[in-house]
Amino acid sequence: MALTDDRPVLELTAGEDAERREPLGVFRRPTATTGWRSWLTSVDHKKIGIMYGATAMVFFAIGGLEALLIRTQLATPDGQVLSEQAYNQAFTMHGTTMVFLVIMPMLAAFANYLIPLMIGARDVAFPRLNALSYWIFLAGGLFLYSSFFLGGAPDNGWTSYAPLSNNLAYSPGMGQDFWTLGLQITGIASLASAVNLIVTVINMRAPGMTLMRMPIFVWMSLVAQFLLLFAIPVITVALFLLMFDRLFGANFFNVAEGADPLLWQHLFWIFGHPEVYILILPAFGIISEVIPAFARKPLFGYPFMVFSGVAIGFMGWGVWAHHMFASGLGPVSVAAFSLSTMFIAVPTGVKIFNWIATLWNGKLNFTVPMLFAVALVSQFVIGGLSGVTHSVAPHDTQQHDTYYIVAHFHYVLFGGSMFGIFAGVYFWWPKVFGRMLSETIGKAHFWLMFAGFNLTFGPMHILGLQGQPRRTATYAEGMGWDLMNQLATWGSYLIAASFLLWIFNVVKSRANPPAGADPWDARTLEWSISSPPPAHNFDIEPTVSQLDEWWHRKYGEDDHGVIVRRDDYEWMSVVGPEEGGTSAPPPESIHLPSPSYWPIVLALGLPLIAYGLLFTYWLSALGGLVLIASVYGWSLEPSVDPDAGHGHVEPDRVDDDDDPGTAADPVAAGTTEEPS
Ligand code: HEM
Ligand SMILES: [Cu+2]
Repeated sequence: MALTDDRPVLELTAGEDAERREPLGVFRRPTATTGWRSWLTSVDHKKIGIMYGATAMVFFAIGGLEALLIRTQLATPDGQVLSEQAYNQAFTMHGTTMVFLVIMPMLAAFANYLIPLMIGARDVAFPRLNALSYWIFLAGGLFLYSSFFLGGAPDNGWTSYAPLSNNLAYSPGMGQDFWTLGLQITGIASLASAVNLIVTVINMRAPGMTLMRMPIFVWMSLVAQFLLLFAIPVITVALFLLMFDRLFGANFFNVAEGADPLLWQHLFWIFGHPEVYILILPAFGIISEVIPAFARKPLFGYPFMVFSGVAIGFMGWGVWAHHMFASGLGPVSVAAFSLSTMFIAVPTGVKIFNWIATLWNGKLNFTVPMLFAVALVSQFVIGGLSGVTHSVAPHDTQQHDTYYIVAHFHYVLFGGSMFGIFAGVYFWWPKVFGRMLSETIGKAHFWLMFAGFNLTFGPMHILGLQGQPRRTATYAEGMGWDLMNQLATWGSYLIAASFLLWIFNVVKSRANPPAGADPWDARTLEWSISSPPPAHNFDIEPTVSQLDEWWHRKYGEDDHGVIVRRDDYEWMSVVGPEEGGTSAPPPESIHLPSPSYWPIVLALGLPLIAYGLLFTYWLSALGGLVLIASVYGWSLEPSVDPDAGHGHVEPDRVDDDDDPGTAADPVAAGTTEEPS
């Protein structure tokens, strides 16, 4: 909040008023805070979080359809559903979608929505940059998918190994180029958002919110942002070299000119292994919030949870070559990477034990979020253990490129990250939308997904050990693989059915009664404000004195040391009468950053440049112009619109129902106090 309250200092004060109001004379500043237009120009971290989440869910449906095509093809030997070409496109786009367009943006949704609320801030450090990240991510995703209509989708796997990917003789057409350029675009989004969230966590915590009082979700997201900050540049370099090989005849991976295509594998996995922790650590953070809430106990060993997460973050950089055991690394490297991979299981094990210890003797309440969280723990144990079996190099030589690998990474990515994401979605849904999701439909969703997931990916362990290779469009009869493949396909249909139940739950939830501010009686600051939160988040600036601040405000000990609920705690924003209202004077003049057109316009420039590289350079020039003009427009535009009542922005509540809004004093100064 420090930053948004301070914003006026950053305004351009020199020059004509009129110039400031209409930068470059192109756009009148957007003013809408409700209606669909407001979403295009919003810089509110909560709206941006919702947009990330909604977009990721649409891509989840698309990636899921691709998976169903793959499984239908493999249901019987000699499948005829897809041509080999289409099959390659299906698994490539499926993997790319799930990693880059589903799990990453889904976790960005949680980080965007929750981090400012959990650390007691009004927004992220750079709200317009935040909007830019979302629009660039969307632009990259749409660009990638437009390949289907412009000559064919990428088909070299989500790893795009050279020389398959760089040699035009092996991968003619533009599919690979769409992949190479599309991921460069989404990478910019990830980088900008990583910088933004890191600065937010470091600079914008409420007074008293020391690092070791931060909710564990904030910690795990912070580690993931650092991983992004250092891993995205590596893949960007790799993509850039690949782009030059394909578009401009460079020879970075060209064997004929003496290059070593293994360079691609190294660069890809130096990014790729930290990437898997980018995908799992925030999900660990989510369930580390959910499990204590429903075990009615604090998280066991909070400092160990923090440091094991940080340790995983560091160690994750030293294991990449376990993806390359079969490539002829030489015995010393193989031994080194084998050991480092075994070691990284140690901090992961610490987490597992701490979750179990949190559950131990707890008053367990198996709500839907709790079911998903506990499923994550058990399924991740399976995926982690199969991971340890890959770390044994001779073992991995057998398993490499078989369905055993596919089983492994789905247990960690789907059984881990996706189940964690659903735990979080059910947990925070009432906070974000003000209504509960149905527990009954939610349980049906959970059990179907749980059964479907294990039925799909469990048998793949066996198929892999029997030798079925991955990324192969058909298999012959008589290999003994028929039954397991059939089971896997049925499982995938169950998962699809569970997804439909989830959509049904969402649609139906609009009719559910209001959830209230703190329906789970939870522990962290976001539950101290109304659901959905007002645009400015907190009426009262929270001052934090301990871990699980909100819980400690609600509960104390009586004379006999028994924990009792207090009745004198204060809500931190206006809440409905059912919670008892708030005694705080609601704020009148909080400086919230104003909406802006520039992020969406700037983001549009990037796919234009990329299309230009593929079709005609004129388009690139146009895209470049859009880009440069937006940078200028952006920098000439004050982040708080001077026209919007001279800093007295009426805090508009996020829900557009007829809430009268609020009126009174500015939030006390002193919010800029440096956190210790
Ligand atoms: C934290 C979550 C994890 C995720 C998201 C993840 C993801 C993946 C993915 C996507 C692959 C496939 C690579 C390919 O395309 O061939 C893979 C392979 C592998 N994973 Fe994991 N993994 C995780 C945890 C682990 C753990 C805990 C270990 C070991 C302790 C491990 C060891 C391996 C090894 C050795 C391979 C290479 C297998 C091969 O290519 O032959 N992973 N992992
Ligand atoms: Cu790895």
